[in-house]
Amino acid sequence: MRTRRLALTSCTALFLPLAAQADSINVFNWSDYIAPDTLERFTEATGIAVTYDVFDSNDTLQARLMAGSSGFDVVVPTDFAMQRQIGAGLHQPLDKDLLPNLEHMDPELMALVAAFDPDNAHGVIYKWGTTGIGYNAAAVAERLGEDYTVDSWAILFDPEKAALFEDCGIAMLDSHTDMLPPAMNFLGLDPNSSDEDAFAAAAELLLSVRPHVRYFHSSQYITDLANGEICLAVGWSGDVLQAADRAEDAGRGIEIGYAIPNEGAALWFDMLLIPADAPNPEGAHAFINFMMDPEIAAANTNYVMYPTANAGAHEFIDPDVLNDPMIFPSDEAKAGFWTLRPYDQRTDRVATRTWTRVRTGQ
Ligand code: N2P
Repeated sequence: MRTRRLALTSCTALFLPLAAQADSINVFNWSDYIAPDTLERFTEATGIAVTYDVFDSNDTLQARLMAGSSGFDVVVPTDFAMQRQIGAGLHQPLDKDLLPNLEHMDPELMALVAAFDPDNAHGVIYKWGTTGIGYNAAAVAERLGEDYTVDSWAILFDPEKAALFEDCGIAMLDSHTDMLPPAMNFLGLDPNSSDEDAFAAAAELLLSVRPHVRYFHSSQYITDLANGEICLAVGWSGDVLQAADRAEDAGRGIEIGYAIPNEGAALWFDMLLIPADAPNPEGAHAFINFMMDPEIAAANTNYVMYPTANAGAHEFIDPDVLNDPMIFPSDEAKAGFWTLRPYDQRTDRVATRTWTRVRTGQ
């Protein structure tokens, strides 16, 4: 017995480095939002293994956090969702001593998100982007003429135009925070309105084009645009650009474009945060710090085509990506965009109810 115990002890000693590797974190991120080798590189650099799972809706993430004991160490809500979650005590303050790479973050962008998280106490920006229009260039030219430029929500929100695309397929995001504000904006209303009449008007507009919409889903459209299964989508900038890349790689002559409508568009920031009950906060800090490494941030942006808020990363970003105004909009363009403020409980109920009406077509 004694001998065995001794043997076990020496085994343990022998495998100490392995025990260190057994350190692990659980990361819950948006789908299609990371380069394929990033997690491997993190584990190589730190010895921390990553269990990685994905979602495509802030509501899904929030439900998991609210249920408690999610087991997540790092999660990635959008700015307005982060603000609500911090208010509900769902996230822990960051220990900035463990985040030396914070020095690379763009101070202006971090100041912008401080409106949602004073002093940037809980979150750092992972990526940011816009919500706009993905389109199949040939399908648009066939239906609206070679000279038509996609630059307005009208292609989706004007029933006469939308009807032309019913046969080739329209997709919309299954997210009221991404769909109702653009509808309000198109109607000349404040996209941040909490007025019930504004929600009712947005619902009427969306219901008027709903017969032409094939589906509401927040990640399927990447593959479907790339394969020619759909021809128009309300989508997130990087997702549409990934679809464009996939279409090009497939070599079947499908050309996908992304447009930021003239009327305005949402500008949003997705944030890295550590839930209050994270099992491994130290590992979580190591992950967040790693994601702020300029080379890692650049490699991710080059792959997912969402802009980074890491100023240090710019020198490592592919010039085609850095100079593409659909990826990194100009300051002038940014001035015309809105960021969504979190809804109070009443507005949240109105928005959810309105969205159910639109989805179910009633
Ligand atoms: C990544 C989508 C992230 C954008 N596929 C939503 N904020």
